[in-house]
Amino acid sequence: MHFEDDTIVALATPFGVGAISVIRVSGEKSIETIDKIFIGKIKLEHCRSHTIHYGKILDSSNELIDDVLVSIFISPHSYTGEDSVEISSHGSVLIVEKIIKVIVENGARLAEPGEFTKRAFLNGRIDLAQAEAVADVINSRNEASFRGARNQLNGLLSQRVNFLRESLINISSMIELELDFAEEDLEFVSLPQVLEKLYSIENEIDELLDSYSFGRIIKDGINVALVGKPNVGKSSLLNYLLKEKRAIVSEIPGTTRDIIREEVAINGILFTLYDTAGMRTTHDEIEKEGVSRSVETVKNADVVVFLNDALTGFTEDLYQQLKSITEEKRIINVLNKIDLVTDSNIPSDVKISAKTGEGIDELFDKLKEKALGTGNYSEKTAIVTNIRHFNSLKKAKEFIENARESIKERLTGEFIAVDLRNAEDTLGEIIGRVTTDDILNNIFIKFCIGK
Ligand SMILES: Nc1nc2c(ncn2[C@@H]2O[C@H](COP(=O)(O)OP(=O)(O)OP(=O)(O)O)[C@@H](O)[C@H]2O)c(=O)[nH]1
Ligand SMILES: [Mg+2]
Repeated sequence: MHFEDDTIVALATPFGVGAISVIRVSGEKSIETIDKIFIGKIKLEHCRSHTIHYGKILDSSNELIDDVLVSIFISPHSYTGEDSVEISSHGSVLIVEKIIKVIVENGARLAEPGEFTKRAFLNGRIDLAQAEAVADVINSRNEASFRGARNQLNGLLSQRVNFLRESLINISSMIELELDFAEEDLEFVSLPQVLEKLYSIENEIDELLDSYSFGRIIKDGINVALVGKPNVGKSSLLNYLLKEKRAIVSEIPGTTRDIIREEVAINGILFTLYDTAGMRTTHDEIEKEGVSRSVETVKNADVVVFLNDALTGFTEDLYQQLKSITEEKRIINVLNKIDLVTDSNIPSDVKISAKTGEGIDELFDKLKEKALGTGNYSEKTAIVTNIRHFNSLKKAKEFIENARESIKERLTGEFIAVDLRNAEDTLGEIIGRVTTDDILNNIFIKFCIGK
């Protein structure tokens, strides 16, 4: 791991016109660099950390660019852990470009995507899982994903992973100690005890792995496909859920040809709804394409809302077809148009009317239940929301299983120790105790510049 110590600069607010723009500068020479172009009451180098100063920024020919406010953060008390300066200017694209240009002329370089956060990580301000959560917090668009990301930024997952890693280190050091003294026949560890400890660590890893399906959904939302025969009311249901006439509804079967995708947040959870072309055998080329797109949508959906018409009955053939392209547990059988019948014994999980709204709340409960499962997660539980963390946990679990096997087969301590060390390293990757340039680059390239 190498520490970069040059001074970097980037716009931290969105590019465009606004009330103000904030330009961020970080690195050992950041205060010195800004002092060269900033005319205020006193030199910034004499200012205390966490103070704000009014003044003017001049370009290289001493022309005024803008009057600004400059905030000073002195190492280690800054986001990156380095000396940092934030310049708030008027929110103009031209002004921002000019200010960044003159800062670069005075020795800074343009920051790479995520470089400020990368430095925060490299300087030990936050661990890797927290750095990743910074991007998630920024990108979260609904309450649930925000809470999940906040939970990770607060370090809940890191603490849990750290704890597991330390437990493994304790076990492997005991085993290694035993190896050192093998000739003297000392018994530092009882193998049944080690097995028991490994089991309990594995169980904890399983809990974290289980939380991923929930974590992924709170982060990305729930993909819901509305499917059924033509005319059962898929588009009507979509419109009802969105509270707008988004899709064309008509009594003519085969109205919807293309997939209509819309997002709606309900009780803080993001649902992405896909209205599809009614599934039937057709010779119409356009409708045929629509039907094959419906099949694709079903394959990618977390939940499939299978609609049937209370007047025309349950379409068993389509149900069989759906079961062949998605798991049965993802399907909710919904009977629509119950306003048109007095009583119905057609099989269904929920009965609704896309016209009157009857049964829609119940449908939401079912949707949430299907997608989120019955796991008991709260804001205080560590939740895995990131595929990288999920994969590392899975790998760590495999190493622990290998170690347990080695113990059972009475292999020598070396075998056990190697697997345990590997498991420790794999857990270490999550929080960044163990990293490679590849891992880091992969993570930070996804950030925006200025973050
Ligand atoms: N009474 C009543 N009519 C409904 C209900 N839902 C839909 N309809 C009517 O059923 C007809 C078909 O509705 P759509 O929403 O277009 O059906 P669809 O499933 O999208 O049909 P395609 O796009 O052709 O596959 C329209 O005339 C709707 O007004 C309902 O709950 N009650
Ligand atoms: Mg339709």
